[in-house]
Amino acid sequence: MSKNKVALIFGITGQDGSYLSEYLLKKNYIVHGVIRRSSSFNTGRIDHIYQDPHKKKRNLILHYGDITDSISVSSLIKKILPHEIYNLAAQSHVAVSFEVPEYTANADAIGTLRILEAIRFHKLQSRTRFYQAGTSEMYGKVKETPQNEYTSFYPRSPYGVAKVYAHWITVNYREAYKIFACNGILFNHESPRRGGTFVTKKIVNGLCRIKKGLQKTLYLGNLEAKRDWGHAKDYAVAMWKILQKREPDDFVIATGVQLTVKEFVNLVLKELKIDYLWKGKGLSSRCFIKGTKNKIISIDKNYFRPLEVDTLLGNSKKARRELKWKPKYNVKSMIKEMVYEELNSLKDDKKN
Ligand code: NAP
Ligand code: F7E
Repeated sequence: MSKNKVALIFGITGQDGSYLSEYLLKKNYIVHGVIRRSSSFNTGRIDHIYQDPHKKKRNLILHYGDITDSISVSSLIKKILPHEIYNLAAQSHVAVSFEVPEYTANADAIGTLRILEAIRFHKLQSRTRFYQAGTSEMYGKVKETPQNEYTSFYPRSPYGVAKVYAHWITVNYREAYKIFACNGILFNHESPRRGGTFVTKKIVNGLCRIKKGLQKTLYLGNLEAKRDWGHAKDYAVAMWKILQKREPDDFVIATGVQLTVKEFVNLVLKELKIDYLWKGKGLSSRCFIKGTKNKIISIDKNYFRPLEVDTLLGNSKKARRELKWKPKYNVKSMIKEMVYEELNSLKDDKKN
């Protein structure tokens, strides 16, 4: 029997899944990942660690499955008998959750229940630890600042509401069935691998393209929202640490530093050495290249949500104390990396 620990990641093809699988492979885990059938390849973020299925010995094994399909969830868990399950699978876009609320609830809320039920049904309580990808969006219309593990939830989107269910069902199965089930309450985390429709990646991509003369204007929504932005690589480490505790528990993971979307834009502009000038406020805000009429940022009200989460700021003292977790990146070093990688990928695009 192999001595390696076995992990199963739902959502391995996403931003966090890719960093977590790299981290676990370095720790000699056998990593199983669930991928969805898609009409085009969706494994871009994990292609660099992909292993040929014809190889006899592999430590990364991919399976088709879907978090909305109880049978696939249950049979994968029974077949793999993982020591650790990370549930990162979700319809993770807040604005999109207003467009597909029922699917979001099915995947993000009931998907979590499906995994917990499979652990219980197959009597894996003594073997399998479970991590749930919770979110600062559960705090929504915040009850206090900064937010910690005791702050009440007040979600402001179908996404946030679904994640609150997932949070409490994780606590419920921990208490009712003694499953080692934990919630990480992670604040926004970004990276060069962030999906292109999230604001940080959209800003970096748009402004790099403008710098290279490939695009004229970037359209954004609410510039006043405040977020606590960390790096996904640091947050993947926290996920693993949460499952290594002696007792299951819930942890806030955050940097403790808050910026508005506009301040994030300004840092990217500085990193790109673009001299800029803002004019107007709210919907008529616009940004020019200083001394010119080149409007590089404009507001499109279609990017506003039916409800906004105005401000999020995390207090991760508990994780820093009990998990000895500390981020290596700050927002400036993260932006530097995102800009560098974006400019490189634009170079590659030009070659093709
Ligand atoms: P992401 O890049 O959107 O990745 C989501 C992953 O879930 C992808 O692998 C996606 O597969 C998969 N997925 C979606 N629906 C699925 C389904 N029905 N069945 C199976 N897999 C499905 O998200 P992320 O940024 O890595 O975030 C990971 C988790 O943390 C999510 O649960 C998210 O809600 C949560 N979270 C994220 C943040 C953040 O700031 N990034 C903060 C707090 C919590 P495809 O590649 O096929 O689409
Ligand atoms: O928006 C504003 C927008 O979509 C951030 C997910 O990973 O983090 C993420 O959710 C802010 C919001 O992330 C645009 O209104 C302005 O206030 O990048 P975002 P999010 O909604 O905070 C949490 C923690 C998660 O759990 C989620 O899974 O930026 N904003 N202009 C814009 N947002 C987008 N997407 N696009 C814009 O053009």
